[in-house]
Order: sequence, then structure tokens, then C-alpha cells
Amino acid sequence: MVSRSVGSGTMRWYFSPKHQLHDPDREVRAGTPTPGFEVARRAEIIAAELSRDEEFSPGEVHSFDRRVIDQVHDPRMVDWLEEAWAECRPFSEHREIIPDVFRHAGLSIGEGHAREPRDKPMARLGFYSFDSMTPIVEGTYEASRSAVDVALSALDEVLETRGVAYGLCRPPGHHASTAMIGGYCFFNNAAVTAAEMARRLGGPVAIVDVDYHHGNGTQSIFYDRDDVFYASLHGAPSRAFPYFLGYAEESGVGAGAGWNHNVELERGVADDEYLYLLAQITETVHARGVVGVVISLGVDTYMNDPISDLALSLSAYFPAGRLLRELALPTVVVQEGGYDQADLGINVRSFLRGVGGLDRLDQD
Ligand code: OKP
Ligand code: ZN
Repeated sequence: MVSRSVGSGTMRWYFSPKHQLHDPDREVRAGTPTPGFEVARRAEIIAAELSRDEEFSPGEVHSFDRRVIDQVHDPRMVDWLEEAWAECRPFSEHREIIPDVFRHAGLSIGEGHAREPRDKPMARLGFYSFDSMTPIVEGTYEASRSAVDVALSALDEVLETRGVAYGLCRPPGHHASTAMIGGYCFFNNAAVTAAEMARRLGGPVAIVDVDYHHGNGTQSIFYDRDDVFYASLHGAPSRAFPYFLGYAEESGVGAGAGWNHNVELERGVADDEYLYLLAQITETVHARGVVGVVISLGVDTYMNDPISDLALSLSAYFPAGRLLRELALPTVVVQEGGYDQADLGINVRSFLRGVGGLDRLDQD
């Protein structure tokens, strides 16, 4: 079924050390400051794992113009994120700034109608945030820009080779919407990449989101559009973050009707059932006739993940990647979540070996 080759048996991957500039010490859960899960070490672990594998070769990360981001995010939000830490600093005793007020839907007439509270930094922070688990530090903006650069550098490679490349993005992106940050996410790396991929290929593309959590931001960005098909397989929102979106009946609206596909997973789903459902998603994507794919890769579906409740084993990730390879389309993989530091590296590497058409590792 796979007819395409990915070059000389190797896969290019992209990574920027600038991710380290986003280094909050704590996130606030249940009102309590706690050490965060989304830490810089995550990306370093994955980078170290890929560096040891000769089938992976690092590519050069380029800087991209802000206008690419502005195609997906409200430019007012991008302006704000650049200034947010500095303007909120006088209000926080800590290195991080964390919102204390939020623009709940009940405070809006309609999404576009709310006014940005420009002269009140903490209100402005709450205007663009949806949780208290996404702290902003001095380097958050620069790190977030670097994550987009990483993803877009991988896209350039894929548009040239029509193969597969990996962007080791950090911070992750799939919870970030047009004008909203949250769930450890600031810029939606996958959405920016997919919108640009569709534009440059001149046809519709798909985002397949295999992170444990529903990518509410990605769904929202493309909900009324038919240039990007969003398909996600995730812990049911009735029990899993982000709680308020990700239900199976959410299928798109207007031009985007039928262009959103959510599959809800029960607690404890293991390899066989997961791979069966992923195969079905692959069929759905194929039936859309898309010309490219962006994969939001989260390995927080793993049995030992500290914040999730699925039961995938080490052996699930190679076949999961392999299934998506069967689409035989230009494919950009971008990193989202995955918090079990012990096996984070190997799970990402196994998935990438699968999607890249490389051999299965012995330990899988
Ligand atoms: C980001 B990504 C822990 C709650 C954690 C935030 C989850 C953000 C996940 N009890 N809530 O999708 O991996
Ligand atoms: Zn996740």
C-alpha cells in the first residue's frame, strides 16, 4: 500500500534549544502551585533519543515571518503575548504570571464582540487565557515562536521531498485557539503548519491528533473551514481535559460541516482497541481526499503517563505510526504532549520509525 519512499531511509527532524526559554517553575492546579508537567526536560529527552538513532538526521531551523502565524491567530493575541510577561510582571511575586480572572462565555455577547482590556494587564491576561496551568515567563513568547519555526522548517522539508519530517515542538500547541492560550499551549504549531500546507499545496489537508487530550484549539480554528480536516482520538471530554469540547457529535459547521471528526476513548483503552480505532480514522482521512497530513503527536496515551488514563504499551507506537504511513501523503509530525519522562523518548522514536517507514526496533 505504501508506494512512496522517504529518501535514503532517514528522517529529518527539527529542534530549537530556544524552547528552554519557556521554563515555568509551577502551574496552578486546584488553586495550588505545583511543579509543572510540561517541562523543558521533555524536549531534551526526545532530542537525546533521536540523536542516538542514525536513521534520524537533524535539519536546520529557519525563522519565519509573523505573518504565517497571523493566518491562524488573531494578530492582537500575538501582540499581546509578546508584551504579556513584561506588563504583568509588577503584579506577580513569582517568575511566572498566572491569570486570576477569565473571559467566561457568559461574559461575551459573541466571540468577536468582547473588547480587549488594554490598560489592565491582569484582565488582558485573563482575556486570552482559559486555565491557570499555562504560566507565562520572560521567554515564553520567544520559545513559542521557536516552536512554530521548528514546525514550519519541517513543513519546508516535506514540501520539497513529499515525504515525512518531524518538528520537536515545545511548548505544544493544540489547545491554543485563534485568540486563546491554555493547556500548556500558546501558538498552535499544528494549525499554523496545516493552514500553510493547504495554502502551498493548493488543496485540503488533514490534521490527525493522537494526543491523549482533545485539541480544542485546532478544532476551533478550523471548525467552519473546509481546507483542513481535523480528526482526533482522545480521552472523552466528560472526564478528560479540556472538558468542554471534543465530543463525538462535534462535526463542523458551515463550509466546515463534516470536516471535524472526534472519537472519544474510555478510560483504560489498550493497544488493540486503540489501533483499531486509529485505522478507522485513517480510512476517514483517506475518504476526504486530502493532499497532505499534519500529525499532532502526543504520547500521553501511554500506560505510565502521570496525567492520563489510557493503557497503551511500548508496543503501540510503532504500529500507530505505521498506520498513518499508509495514507502515503506528505506528512509533518509535530510534538504535542507526553509526560512520562522514562519512556517519552522511546515512544516518540517508535512512532516516528513507524510513520517514516523505518524498521521496527527490537524493544518494540
Ligand atoms: C496538554 B497536552 C492534570 C491536569 C492537567 C492540563 C493538560 C494539558 C495537556 N491533572 N491539565 O494536550 O498534552
Ligand atoms: Zn495531551
